[in-house]
Formats: sequence, structure tokens, C-alpha cells
Amino acid sequence: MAKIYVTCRVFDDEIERLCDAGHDVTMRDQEGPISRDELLRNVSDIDALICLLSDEIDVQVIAAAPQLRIIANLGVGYDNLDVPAARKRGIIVTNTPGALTETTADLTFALLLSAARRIVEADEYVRAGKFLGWELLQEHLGHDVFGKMLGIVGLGRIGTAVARRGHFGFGMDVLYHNRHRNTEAEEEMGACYVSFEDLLARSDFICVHVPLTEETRHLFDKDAFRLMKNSTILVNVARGPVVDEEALAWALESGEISGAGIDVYENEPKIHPGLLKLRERVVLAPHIGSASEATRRLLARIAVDNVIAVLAGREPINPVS
Ligand code: 8YV
Repeated sequence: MAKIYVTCRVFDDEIERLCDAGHDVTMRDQEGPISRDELLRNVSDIDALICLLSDEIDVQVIAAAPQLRIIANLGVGYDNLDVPAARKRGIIVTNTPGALTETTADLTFALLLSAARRIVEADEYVRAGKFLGWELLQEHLGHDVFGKMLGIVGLGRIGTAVARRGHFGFGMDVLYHNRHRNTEAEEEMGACYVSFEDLLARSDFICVHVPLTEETRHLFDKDAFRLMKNSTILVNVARGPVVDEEALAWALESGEISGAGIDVYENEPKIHPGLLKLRERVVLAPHIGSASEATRRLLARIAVDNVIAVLAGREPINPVS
């Protein structure tokens, strides 16, 4: 009987599938992320680990789990895992590619629209009883989205899904910057490949969809914000550290850029106080890119499928390369 530890609450039917496959499953059934000590204590005799982005699985955790055969990460990004260290020990690492593409693209657009049209501020205004009837007010004035220039940094799966929404749904022209040219997107929606600096200077909306690597850490710094138009709105649903949060707060406060829709933060769950105090055209979400019921169920199903396969001696379905 293999032992499996799940660091967070996962849907009961998925846990049952693991039990039905003959495994001994322990699911951590508590609010909030697991502490380091609790994680280290619970991996000592396990064969499989199902974990989250907020769980840092580094050399120490791997060393504390001598029997571990598979780490199934509930998400597409895996910057929380030391993949080379796992590989060195022969541990398989899996993720959930493709599962949250459309859901995260939906959230990107929700944040973009909310910041541009100041939806959260409008909601607060109505709830405060300030809506006294229609007037030709010069309040609540936001930015148009339709027909504007959309800049995508990282035109992979999620970036492309966002570009499609912008181009086909909102008549936007699409600029992109990426490690490689994406000729399919160029043909499909006339997406135009430009340098990072060119994208910053020409876009009305900039959406971040790159993974966190040493090259992308603080890609958006003060210099990047200085290159943007004062009317630009930045949306980040990728990884917090890609944006220097201090520089973002400065850019918003000083009017270097106009607004932001942010779902991910440099030191989650902490958020820079300079961001928290800004309300105009600034919308903050608690890392909910994948948070639709169907997608969260799918993430769990994929992780469980991978664990069942590997513990049965089969190949993993979604090994990270
Ligand atoms: C997930 C994410 O919810 O998949 C990712 O990379 O950032 C999120 O949308 C998160 O990974 C949960 O662990």
C-alpha cells in the first residue's frame, strides 16, 4: 500500500479514487498554507506528494522523503519545485498543462476590464449609497478597451488565449514579445512580434504571461514602467516576482502608468502597502487565475491520474520536461 500526502483540501471524489486504487491517503484538511515543519514531518514515509504552488519543495523536502516517487503539482507553473533535485533522485514531477488556460485568460480579461472601466470603484460607490441618479458626471471615467493596442508578454498557451479574446472579442490589435516567434498567432490574428521595449511603448494594455525564471524576475522594473504610456494598464496573472512590486506602486502613484489588474504578488500572501492603498483603476485579486469550479476539479483529477499511473508502475501523463 503506497502512502500519499496531499498538502491541501482536494475534492472528496478525487481522494476516493486514490483510496479505491488501494492507497493510504492523508489529506491536510486545514485553512491556509502548510508550514515548513508540518511539510517536512509529513513527507518522511510517503511515496507520492500532491502539492500546491505555495508549497516550496526544495532539496531539504526531497531529502526528508526518501521513498518519494512522484510529486504532482496542482497547477501549470512549477517554480515552487526544485525539478533538477527531484530528477537527481529519480522522482517524477508532474503538472497540469492546458487545464487552466481558458480560465486564466478569462480572469486576465476580467481584471483588464475591471481596471479600465473602474468596476470595483463603481461597485463601492453604489454600495455606499452614493448613486443618486444619472447625471452627465465627470466621475467614473475609465478607458475604452475596444480597438486598443493589446501587448502580450509571453505568447504561450495563456497569452494566446488572452490575445484571441482581445482580437476577436474586442477588436484589439495585438503586439507580442516572446522567446520565440509564434507564427500561428501571427497568421490567426495578425499578432505582431516586437521587442520588449517597443511593446512597452506602444501598448494600451500590457498582459504578463511569462513563467518565473532568472531572466523574467523583475522584468517589469522602473525603467520598464518609464517606457510605458501614462495611460497604460498592466495586468499580471503570471507570477508576482516578474513585476518589481515597489516599482509598480511607484509607477501607479506617480502617474507613470494609469492602472493595474493584479492577481499574483512578489511575496504572497503579502502585498506591497503602496498597492493596497491605491484604489483608482487598481484591482487586486488573491491569486484566483484557476479558480473556477470546473478547472479546480480538473487540476485535482489530472494530479490524481498522474499519481495513480506512476504508483502502478506506468508512465506519468504530464511529466514536466
Ligand atoms: C494555480 C497557478 O491555482 O497553475 C498555476 O501555475 O498559478 C495557479 O493558477 C496554482 O498553481 C495552485 O497551486
